[in-house]
Amino acid sequence: MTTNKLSSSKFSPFAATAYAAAALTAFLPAGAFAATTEAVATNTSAQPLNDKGEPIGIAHPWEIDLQPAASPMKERMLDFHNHILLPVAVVMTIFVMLLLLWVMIRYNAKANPVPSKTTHNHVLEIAWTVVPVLVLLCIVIPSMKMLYYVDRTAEADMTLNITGYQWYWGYEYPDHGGVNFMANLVPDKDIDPAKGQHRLLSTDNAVVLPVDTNIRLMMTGADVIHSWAVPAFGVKLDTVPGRHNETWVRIDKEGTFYGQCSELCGQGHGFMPIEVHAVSKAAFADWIHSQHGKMPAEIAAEKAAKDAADAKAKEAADAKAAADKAAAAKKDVKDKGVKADKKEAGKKEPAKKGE
Ligand SMILES: [Cu+2]
Repeated sequence: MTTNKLSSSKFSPFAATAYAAAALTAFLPAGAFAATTEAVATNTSAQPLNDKGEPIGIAHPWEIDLQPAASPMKERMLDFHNHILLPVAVVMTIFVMLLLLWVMIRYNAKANPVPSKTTHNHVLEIAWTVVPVLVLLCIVIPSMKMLYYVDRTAEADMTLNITGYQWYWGYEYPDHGGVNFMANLVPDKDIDPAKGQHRLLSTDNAVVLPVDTNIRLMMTGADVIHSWAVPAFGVKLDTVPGRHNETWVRIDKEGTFYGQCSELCGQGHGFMPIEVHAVSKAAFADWIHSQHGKMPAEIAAEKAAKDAADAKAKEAADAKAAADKAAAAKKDVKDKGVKADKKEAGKKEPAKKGE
């Protein structure tokens, strides 16, 4: 059994607040989250663990931070969130709070009985316009870079088609012989923690995907708008009826990862979870075969063999056609020869008559 511990060096000190919140659980009645903890503890697969030794790919009680990453896109999102957004938000909040406190203390009616009649201050007004613009620029540039990064991949190794239904998911592997299935929620009464199943997260059929592979995700909706979201992958995209939305993922850790529909889609919105099993490429090929599908190399080999057979058949057909044509031409020439002889004979006769 191998476990990958995520290094804490990727997280900023601000994320420490997340762990402080975990301490609050001490105030909860014992056993408040016993069911969840037990289910997590029995998940004995090679699931990567977070700093606290809990499996990643699933939320844990009293967490406040984002889920640890299992893809390069999520790593970038964590970096962006922990090193740009969070510091900007914290500094700005502290600055505004200090300003408010200063105004409340220094300029209340008691401390400042005669208010100033100042109405304009050019330096201040320019500053409070320019500084927010600079702050927004600091956010928008890395933000746009990331949006383009997650938009699509230039080189996809495979495609997964995802369709949102009320209220389940449909999956298709078009590059693997069209393997397809539906994934429905496992009802509460059937949840088996011994199998590592989680209430409202486990599905009857899990999406199986290979690690270290550029996977193009094509999404659409069959009825209303849903949203396919798996936090550990940093993927969240609407599935819209009549549209094909594209994004991609490259999973870099083996394990089980969960997600949920993230667009309010009706009565069963909370009951159409997503369960992804990220496995090695060899295990993925085995799974595809178990689903009566074929790997792209096998499909290509079959196609090449069929093309060769077709080419051979065409060659034979062409040869036969050429032979037939030659025979027909020969017969034609012969027939024409006979006709010509007859014509010739016919022509000569009237001439004879006219004489
Ligand atoms: Cu939905």
